[in-house]
Amino acid sequence: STTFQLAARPFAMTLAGAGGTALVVIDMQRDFVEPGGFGASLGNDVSLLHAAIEPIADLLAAWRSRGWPIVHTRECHRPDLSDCPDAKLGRGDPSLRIGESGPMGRLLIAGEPGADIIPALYPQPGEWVIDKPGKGMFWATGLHERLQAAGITHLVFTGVTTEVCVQTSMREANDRGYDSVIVEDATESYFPAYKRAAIEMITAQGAIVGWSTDSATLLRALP
Ligand code: TIU
Repeated sequence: STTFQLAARPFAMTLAGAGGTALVVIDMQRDFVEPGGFGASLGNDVSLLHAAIEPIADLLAAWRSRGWPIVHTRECHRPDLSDCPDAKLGRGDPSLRIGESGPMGRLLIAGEPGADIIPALYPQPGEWVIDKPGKGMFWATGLHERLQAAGITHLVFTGVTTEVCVQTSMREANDRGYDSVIVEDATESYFPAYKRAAIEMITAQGAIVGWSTDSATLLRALP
């Protein structure tokens, strides 16, 4: 099988060509990115996340033109909240809790407008859309088995937020044997300092969790 080299931090890495490297877009949902959703209800300035949209769109175009695998995730729960533990439901002091009704429907509930992916990055037919009840993309999703069945060994991480769902998913991927890279300009956080710290933590100690790069470097490296 083919491979390609990518300039990355803390050192260059080898990725799988020929569809062995999936582009993962974590939770680019209206509930996190647009006003009136879950992210805003937690008191966050959602405009901080908008910088990631164009780099993700560029990577989606590159993956689509090659016919390589694309995985979109959505953090959301069943309408009866049976997959939302009390520990998650009761956490913090949001203006609206998970399952309560806001301007984009019930917060973080599957099928509601707010839980869907923003129009600029909307999935195309054939792309995987994984609904996940946790912060990580492997918990209670069956995704590991699907990736294995498809022969996918390497993951490129984008999306929001860097230190919550992206970092959790990348750590879960690391423990399952995937080599992963986070694209620094294709991920954002409500807390710029946490974004920087998360990327530092991921790449420290000889890529203890994985690598980081930027979208321009990655686009140049694609075969
Ligand atoms: N997708 C994701 O990161 N979910 C969060 O709840 N993130 C926050 O930063 N709150």
